[in-house]
Amino acid sequence: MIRSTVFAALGTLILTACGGPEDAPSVEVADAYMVAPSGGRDIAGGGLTITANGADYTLTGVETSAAETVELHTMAMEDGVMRMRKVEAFEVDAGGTRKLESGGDHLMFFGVDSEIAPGDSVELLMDFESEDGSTTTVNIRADVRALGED
Ligand SMILES: [Cu+2]
Repeated sequence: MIRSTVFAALGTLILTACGGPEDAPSVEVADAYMVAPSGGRDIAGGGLTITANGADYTLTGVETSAAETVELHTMAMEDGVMRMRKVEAFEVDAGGTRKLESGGDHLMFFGVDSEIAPGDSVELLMDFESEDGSTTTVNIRADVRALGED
């Protein structure tokens, strides 16, 4: 007998919402975007919305072929100034939603492909760990937006 959690782990590269038993835990990602780098820079911010169903999920990493590395950043007050700080993970409680966006918790892309321009979309591979320790990767496309559209 296959436990539902095992099923979720086998859902790698497929949005688990697409075919699992209704009560199987799943994690969904929507509204993903990257803000196109401006002025010849190769650093970009980005955001998306994560929804955890039936279990707590932790975002542990993001990869894309459009940039060399992707970091998870949060904004924190340091010496009276808001600064970005790298974190190792973002947790999403079961039944909850977590929004990553400019000005708050966000994604930061480094070494962005110089060909990337507004109107493009880039593929993100998002690694999640469920509260039972199983891992799943969600594959989503992020729209590339011009600065100011985010
Ligand atoms: Cu940042």
